[in-house]
Amino acid sequence: MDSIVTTEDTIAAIASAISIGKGGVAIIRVSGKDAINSCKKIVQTKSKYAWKSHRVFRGFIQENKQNKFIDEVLILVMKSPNSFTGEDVVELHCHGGIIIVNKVLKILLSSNSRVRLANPGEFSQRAFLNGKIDLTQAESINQLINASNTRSAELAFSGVQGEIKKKIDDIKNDLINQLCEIEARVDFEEEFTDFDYTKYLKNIKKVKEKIELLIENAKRNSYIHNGISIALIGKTNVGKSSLLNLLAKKEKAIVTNIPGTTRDVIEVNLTINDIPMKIIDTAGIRETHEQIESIGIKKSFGKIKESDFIIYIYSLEEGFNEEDKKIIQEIPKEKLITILGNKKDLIDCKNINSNELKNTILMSIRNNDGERLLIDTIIKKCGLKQVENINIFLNERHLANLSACLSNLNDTDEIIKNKLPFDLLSIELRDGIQNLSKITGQELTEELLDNIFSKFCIGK
Ligand SMILES: Nc1nc2c(ncn2[C@@H]2O[C@H](COP(=O)(O)OP(=O)(O)OP(=O)(O)O)[C@@H](O)[C@H]2O)c(=O)[nH]1
Ligand SMILES: [Mg+2]
Repeated sequence: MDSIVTTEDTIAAIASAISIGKGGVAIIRVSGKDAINSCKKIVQTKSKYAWKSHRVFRGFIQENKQNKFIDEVLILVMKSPNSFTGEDVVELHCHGGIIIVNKVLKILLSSNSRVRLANPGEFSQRAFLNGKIDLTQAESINQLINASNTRSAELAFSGVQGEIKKKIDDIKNDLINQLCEIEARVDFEEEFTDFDYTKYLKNIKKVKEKIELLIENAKRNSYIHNGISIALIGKTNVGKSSLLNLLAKKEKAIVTNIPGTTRDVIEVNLTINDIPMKIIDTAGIRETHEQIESIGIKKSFGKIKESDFIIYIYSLEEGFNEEDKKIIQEIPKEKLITILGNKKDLIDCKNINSNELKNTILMSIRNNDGERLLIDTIIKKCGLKQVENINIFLNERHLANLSACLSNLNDTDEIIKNKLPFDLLSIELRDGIQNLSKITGQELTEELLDNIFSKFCIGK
């Protein structure tokens, strides 16, 4: 720890989850140079561990010396620099009702003019400013708190442990090594001719591959965090609702042999390969004058637009005909996971036209024949196989800086190709390194920092 930034204000906030309103324990966190003194004013204790660092002791909260106690609390003191923020920190572990915890916070704030309510993310911001964590760790803490599923939490925690910084620093070190080689020659101009351009380009290519891999993986980050939506589209009576039920392992949608059974959109959430999925059953598409069905069909077309991916289903008994061709034209190619020929049990597969089989999976949904193949196709087409290898979560800010660095490196290629002045190489590389430094927070303006931390919750 080099130095602790001493901010004037001492800040306080409820650090535990308060939205539910009830819990066994609620924690008020206080940080700053008046943290200990301000809490001493409202806590009565006889404990021999009182106010010692990294000790938990028991106390009672009192509005002022004349009043009766309002809560019995456990108190944890963490003296600077050995705390989350790097400042003196006190945690008051109160009973977990929203009324009582708010009351204790109010008493703390009103009896100490130098303590104020923390802004969103202000504890983390102080931890960052005091060098306790880098910016990617701070962002990962926020990501962890907001994680919507276990995989997303796992990735966020790896960021909390510094995995993003590790990867960025590794790339940065590669570039610093290249820069050293170049700067040595800029200083001793006569050695220009010695510079091994081929070796340089080879090394930079490797760095670019590392960055490209991170960017490519990051595209799939959003799947892990937000999940994937897959719409089941097709004409009536082809087996869309039957497929929904098969994947959900439950009778979620009504299945009958009457065309036009499904009128409204039915959505089911499930996980495949640890990725949250929303499977969307839609009304079968056909010409109809029936009002309710028409609305349903309109919604089906809406789902083609809204969903990340689509499975197009047709009946092998009927064959893939002109109507299917017309509907499938509405589906963007990159969204189509597969065409699924259903009711395989009703036909002799040998008679199927080989053109019809292109990009098609044959299934009998009723007999549960072909589900594994379908799931493997979903995993492959949605790029979920690669998701298994992802171990960090990169946000938009990280990606923008990585792309900027990549473009600096592409520019160095151009400089060499066009035999531009040698020192331009060093300028571009420096820029590239600076863009990487922005990710971990070494090159950030105060305004940008405020913007990042304001997205955090209060108490973090
Ligand atoms: N033989 C056979 N029948 C099937 C198969 N899959 C579904 N069916 C039957 O086909 C009929 C229609 O199935 P649904 O799942 O309701 O079809 P849908 O595409 O949802 O139909 P709409 O809601 O009307 O658009 C039902 O009688 C199902 O039992 C299959 O693999 N083989
Ligand atoms: Mg249906």
